Amino acid sequence: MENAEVVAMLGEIADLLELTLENPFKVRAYRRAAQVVDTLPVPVAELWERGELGSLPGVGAHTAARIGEYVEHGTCDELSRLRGKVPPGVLELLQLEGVGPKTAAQAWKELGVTSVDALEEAALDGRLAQLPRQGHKRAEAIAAAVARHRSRKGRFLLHRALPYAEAILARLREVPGVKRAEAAGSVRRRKETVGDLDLLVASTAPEKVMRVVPGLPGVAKVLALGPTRATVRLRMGMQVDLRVLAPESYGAALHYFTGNKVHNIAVRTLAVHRGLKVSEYGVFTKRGRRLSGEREEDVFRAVGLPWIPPELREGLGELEAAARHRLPHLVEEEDLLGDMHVHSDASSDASSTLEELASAARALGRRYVAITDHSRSRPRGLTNRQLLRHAQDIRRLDTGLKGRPHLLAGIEVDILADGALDLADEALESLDWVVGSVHSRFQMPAREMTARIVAALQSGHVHVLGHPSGRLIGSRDAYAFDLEQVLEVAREEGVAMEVNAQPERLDLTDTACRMALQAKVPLVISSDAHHARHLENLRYGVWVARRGWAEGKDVLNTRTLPELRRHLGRVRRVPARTRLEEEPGVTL
Ligand code: DGT
Ligand code: CA
Ligand code: CA
Ligand code: ZN
Repeated sequence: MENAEVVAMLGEIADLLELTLENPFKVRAYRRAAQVVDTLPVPVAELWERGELGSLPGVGAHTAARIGEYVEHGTCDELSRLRGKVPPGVLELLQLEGVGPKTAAQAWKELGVTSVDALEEAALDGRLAQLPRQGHKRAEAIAAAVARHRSRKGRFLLHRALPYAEAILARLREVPGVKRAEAAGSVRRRKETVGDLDLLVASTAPEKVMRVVPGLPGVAKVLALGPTRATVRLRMGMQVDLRVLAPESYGAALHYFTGNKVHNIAVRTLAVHRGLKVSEYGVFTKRGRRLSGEREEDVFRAVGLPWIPPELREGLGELEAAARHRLPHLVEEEDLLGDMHVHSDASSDASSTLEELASAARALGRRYVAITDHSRSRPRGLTNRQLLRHAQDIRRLDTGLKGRPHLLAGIEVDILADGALDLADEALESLDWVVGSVHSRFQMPAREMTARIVAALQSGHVHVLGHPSGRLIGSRDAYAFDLEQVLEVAREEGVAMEVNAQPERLDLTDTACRMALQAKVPLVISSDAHHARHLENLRYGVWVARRGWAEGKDVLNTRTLPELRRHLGRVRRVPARTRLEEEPGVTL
């Protein structure tokens, strides 16, 4: 145990105490102790073992005991307790220059900000400036700090990067002489995070394109500007590589810059075996005579393959599958007929009414929507009786909607630490659709977590495992559990796996999707919308599923509602064991 680890632990406790507005004296005690340990000339563990820690000036008996606990067990109950009270995204705000616990707590409590992205939004749309002690100057400084923080971390969520790509491409397409403009690289492969944008333009007049580069949307700084190439940095922190190509090379360049590198090298090797040379400029004979390159298909045809969707180009067997005519017919957004995980304002962290959700879903052409609010263990979650009443409301509205869209009465029920479900079997049985999710005690050992999830899948009341790994991209790791074992049980029990389309979740991941399909477990792609405008996020889930090689037939919500109901009828049901009357002290 290094002293630095102890310093970090003490500092984190102090931060968390400050964020939760607990006792300011304790905050000061932990900060002081952190300083003392930081400047100790000897290992803090030695002092603890000799019983001398508490006698150091600046380290009280209470703090010394915490340090001792940490030194001996590598954990600290006080730290775990506090971590449970503060969303990890709020703690991350403290990494921003100029954002201390007071500002972070204020943004969290007053504006509901629980991530760096949300803080940036609040800084840009003026909400932050209106808080006491903030103002426009502060808000601007914070937005700039967010940009720096991102460029340090180096990767951006796809849904953050994509709007910039789209805005810049739209501008480039207006430039005279531009025939095509597209994003290549990881954005085109729809990877969950993006390092930089790679944009390609086909034009016979590259100088006209270069002239507009400094004024492209969001540009902070031009880093390089050549006759056909430019690199810029955006104000939000991301870099953009732009290349202008002659139309006859465009397809070859699109293939090359889409990647990934492993895929590219494999394609070039195939070409060499056929006595050809593939480069970003085209397909050539060994002697250098140009054969083709205007279209991306030219490259694949040169090596005897059909066109491969970009999402598959990861060098993970796509070339072999293409050669054997076994490429999957990947699921498409249009294939999804319904959304199976949507929160209404009956969830404390969601804000759209049933009517608003229904009309937004209708506008998007969804045929059915499962309303799945939180169960009683979550803050202000539904009790059994509240759920039954909520289900009645949903069904009443459903009748009025006459199938535009159909509303299903559902729940996102917590899987409790011991694997029990958070509501009575009898209440769950009365619903059309049950999402089971882990929302607590993420730190338990893998075997316990696996047993916990398995118990829920074997309950006979769960149709789909919600956000199966619990990860939040860039801010919370997946909890430890045995996915293979969970998939095996899911297959036996007829339980599906959710591909949660919230852009910061994307859970299952692409590789986990592929594992699920190999285990013959069906997928459900759901928005997990907490607001009507989030219903659009389904596309992010579709892209993950495509990267996981999923076809329409692998995804339950590509089925019509009668087909879906028939499928659910085949799922094994266990008779209800816990009954409604068992809920203590419920008042309506
Ligand atoms: P990113 O930006 O980290 O999210 O990932 P990519 O895939 O966009 O990577 P990037 O921007 O470095 O390069 C774009 C594409 O260019 C990459 O997917 C494949 C191609 N590429 C880049 N460097 C090489 C290379 O050294 N060899 C080959 N064969 N292709 C490369
Ligand atoms: Ca890139
Ligand atoms: Ca690049
Ligand atoms: Zn959830």
